[in-house]
Amino acid sequence: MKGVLFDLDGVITDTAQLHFKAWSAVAKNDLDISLPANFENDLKGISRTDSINRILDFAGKADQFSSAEIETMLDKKNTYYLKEMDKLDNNDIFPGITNLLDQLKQAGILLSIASASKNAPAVLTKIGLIDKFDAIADPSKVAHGKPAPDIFIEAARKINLDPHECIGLEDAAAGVQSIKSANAIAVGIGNSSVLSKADKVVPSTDYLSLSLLENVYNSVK
Ligand code: G16
Ligand code: MG
Repeated sequence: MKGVLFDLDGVITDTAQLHFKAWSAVAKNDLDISLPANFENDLKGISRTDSINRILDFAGKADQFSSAEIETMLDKKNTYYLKEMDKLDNNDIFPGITNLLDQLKQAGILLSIASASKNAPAVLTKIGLIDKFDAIADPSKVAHGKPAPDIFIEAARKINLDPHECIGLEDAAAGVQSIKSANAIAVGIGNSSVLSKADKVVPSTDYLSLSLLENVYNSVK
């Protein structure tokens, strides 16, 4: 194992609830609907554009808006999100993550971010982890969002590794699919029936450690 490719939302910190708050405000103000709570899960790991398309479908309002109107909704969503995101600090880092990053770094393993979020650098800065990573893949530079493999391939490329030399960490089914399609080894964090395609699933970030990741890597290779 030469590298670890990290998803951000749901693996390092919980921005999903902030994204969902922002989408709920757009849905209410611009579409006059309220999003059910379980919709939060459907939007995890999904890009901003793919998210609005799912919401418009749900509202039964696909094809009712021009691309300029959709752009305006996306801008509003991001403005709401940035306001929420501004409240994050290092208390919002998931348990065990800082320790894991330090263990991996000491072992000479390269660390890269494979998040769908264009705000990933800002989030990592707010929670004080930006300097721990060797690279951050830019989601605006890849053709296809998760579940396509592009963002994990790009995250590995940025640390000069082939994906098969890396483990990818994900909390979303679309993200696990993305890791497997990139030909990296997938460790899922969350519910094993939702993340059934992962090579190993742990219930929460507390379970992650250098030795666990090395064991998974060596048992799959
Ligand atoms: C995250 C969230 C998604 C969000 C996406 C894009 O993905 O899980 O809900 O839509 O980023 O975010 P932004 O609007 O900030 O570009 P990930 O890949 O970190 O789980
Ligand atoms: Mg995620």
